[in-house]
Amino acid sequence: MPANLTPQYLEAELKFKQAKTTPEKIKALEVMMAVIPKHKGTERLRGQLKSRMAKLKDELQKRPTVGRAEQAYNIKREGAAQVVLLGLPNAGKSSLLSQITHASSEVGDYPFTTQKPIPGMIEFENLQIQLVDTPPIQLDHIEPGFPNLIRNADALLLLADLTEDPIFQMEIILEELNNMRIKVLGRGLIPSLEVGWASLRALPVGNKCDVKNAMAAYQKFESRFKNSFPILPISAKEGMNFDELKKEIYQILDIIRVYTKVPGKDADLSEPVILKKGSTVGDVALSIHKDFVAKLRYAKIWGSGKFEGQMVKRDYIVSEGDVIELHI
Ligand SMILES: Nc1nc2c(ncn2[C@@H]2O[C@H](COP(=O)(O)OP(=O)(O)OP(=O)(O)O)[C@@H](O)[C@H]2O)c(=O)[nH]1
Ligand SMILES: [Mg+2]
Repeated sequence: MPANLTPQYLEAELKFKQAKTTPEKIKALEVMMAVIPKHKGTERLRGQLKSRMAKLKDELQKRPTVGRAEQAYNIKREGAAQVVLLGLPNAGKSSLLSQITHASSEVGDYPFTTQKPIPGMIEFENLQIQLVDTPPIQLDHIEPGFPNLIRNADALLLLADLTEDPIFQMEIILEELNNMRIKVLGRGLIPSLEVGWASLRALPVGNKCDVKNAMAAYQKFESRFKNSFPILPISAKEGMNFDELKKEIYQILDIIRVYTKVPGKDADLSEPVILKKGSTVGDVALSIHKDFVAKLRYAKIWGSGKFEGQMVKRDYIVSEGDVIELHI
C-alpha cells in the first residue's frame, strides 16, 4: 500500500537528515511523527519512526560524561545566533567582547590572558546575538571541547591584529580550522563536504585600526581575502566601526526576521521570529509550535506578497520583514 507522504512530512524528513545534534534530530523526528499521514500504508514507517525516537532518547541519556575542561567549552546558546570569536594571542578578542557587549573578559597586554570561553550579548536592532570570546588559537595544542564549540557556532568572527602581520595570522587560523576539519567560507554556496567535515560562515576582521600604519596593513589584508570573504577594519579599544561590524555579523548569519500577528491585531515588531534564509510559512508555524504545522491551512502575508494580506500556502518562501498571520 502506498505511503503517500505529504510535502510537510518530506520537509521534516529533510530537516532530520540535515540535523547535526541528537536534540535537533529528536525535534525533527517529532514533527515527522506529528505530520505523517496515519493510515495502513504508513504503519510500518510509523513503527520505524517510533523505534528511531526511542534510540535517540536513549543516546541522549547515555552521553559520556564530559571532563571539566570540556565542560567549560559548553556555552549555552542564547539569542538569535551564536558567533564564536577566534584569533591568535593578543589579537584583541577580549577587548572586543568587553566593548561590544555588556560582558567582561579580562584584557591583558600579554598573550594567553583568556583561559576559557566567555559569552556576551551584542544588541543589533531588535535582536540579541551571542558573541563568545575564546582562548587564543595555538598551532601545537587544542583544548578538548574547543573544536566542538566552533563546529556548533552559527558563524565565526576571525580577529587579526593589524599591527602584527594579519595575513599570516589569518593563515594560521584557517590552517588550524582545517586541522579540525572545519571549512570556512564568507560568500557563495556551501559546498557538499566529505563526512566528518563542517562548514561555517566566517568574517575576518582586522583589529587595532587606531594604531599608526595599521590601515596600510589593512589594505594588504583586505586585498588578500576580499574575494572570498566580507572583511572590515575595527578598533576594539576605541569602538571604531562597530555599527558596520554588527551589520556584517548579521549578514553572514544568513538569517531573516519575520513577525507573526493574530487576526485583527498589529504585529509586535519587537519580537521577531528568526529563521534561516529560504524558510517557508511552514517553518514559521513550526517555530511557534509543532502542532501548528500539522494544522496550518494557509497564511496571510504582508511585505513580500504581491499585495498586502495576500493568502499563501505553507511552502511560500518568506522574506526579511514579512508579517505573517497563520490560519489553522
Ligand atoms: N591600540 C589598540 N590596542 C588594542 C586594541 N584591542 C586590543 N588592544 C590591546 O591588545 C592587547 C591584547 O588585548 P586582549 O583583548 O587581551 O587580546 P586577546 O585576543 O583577548 O588576548 P588572549 O586572551 O591572550 O588571546 C591589550 O593590551 C589591549 O589593550 C585596539 O583596538 N587598539
Ligand atoms: Mg583574551
